[in-house]
Amino acid sequence: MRQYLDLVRSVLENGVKKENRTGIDTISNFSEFYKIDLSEGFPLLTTKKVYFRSVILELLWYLRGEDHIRWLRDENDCHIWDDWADEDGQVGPIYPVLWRRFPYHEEEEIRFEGDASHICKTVWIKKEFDQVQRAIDMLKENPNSRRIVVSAWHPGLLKKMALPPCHLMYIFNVADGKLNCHLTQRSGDIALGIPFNLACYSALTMAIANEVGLEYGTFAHTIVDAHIYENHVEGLKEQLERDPRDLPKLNIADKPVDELEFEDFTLEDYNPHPSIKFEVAV
Ligand code: THF
Repeated sequence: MRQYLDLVRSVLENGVKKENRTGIDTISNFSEFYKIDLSEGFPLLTTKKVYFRSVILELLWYLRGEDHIRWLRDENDCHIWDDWADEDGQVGPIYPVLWRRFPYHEEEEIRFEGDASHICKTVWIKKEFDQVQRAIDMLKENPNSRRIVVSAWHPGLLKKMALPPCHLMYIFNVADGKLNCHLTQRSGDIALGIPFNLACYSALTMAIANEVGLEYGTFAHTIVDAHIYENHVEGLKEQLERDPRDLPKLNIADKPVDELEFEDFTLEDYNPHPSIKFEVAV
């Protein structure tokens, strides 16, 4: 995929060295952007093998709304989130909770039927908001809306999270009968995370397009701190040497998003170059 290789090249050539909390320095560029036409194939990198199974399981886990990784780690033997969870699998209110059960409070008036007088009292009721369902409903009812936003940034909950969301907001946009998605990412690990993130959100966009009856449009991605960890440079240079191959095709069963299971996603004609081992910085 040309867009990914251009991103790698841009950061390698223009990036500046930065220290960070993980102890492994990065070379970083401020504010990178690229777009991919989803009608041209499924954007799974071909210059290294990307673990499609983990990509889809991660997406299905985001959609489950849980504050732990037990489904991912224990039931599906997928370990990409293990480093951020405790033994019990808890990660706090990160993506799944913020997408499906975003916590908020609503003011409600409660009447106490007293003896002579009615006493009114306002109380704050704890509620949960399903942002993905709202997005699907809006795409069906008002596809031209410019408010089809899912936000995973909740300042009041940051201290309860295993880590603050990196891909923190996505916006769906419909034009010409096609579903587009723009993802804003505050921080992007180009070697490890970005290939997963772009495939995950592309699959989500395609699944939602199927459910709401739209064609596949564009996936657009803004990465604010786009960085390469120093121990990833060699592996990325190796990828730049490799010739990109045709993109695979992703087939998704014709079911509502909430009924999709791993077996409903099938990948066709994926012929990547060999995998490259990158260590994750925690
Ligand atoms: N922290 C850092 N430093 N980088 C990230 O990419 C990242 N994430 C998530 C949270 N914090 C992050 C975790 N996502 C792999 C892939 C995605 C991850 C974490 C790890 C990984 O190890 N991938 C390997 C093996 C895949 C497998 O075994 O299935 C790979 O080769 O791709 C970005 O959202």
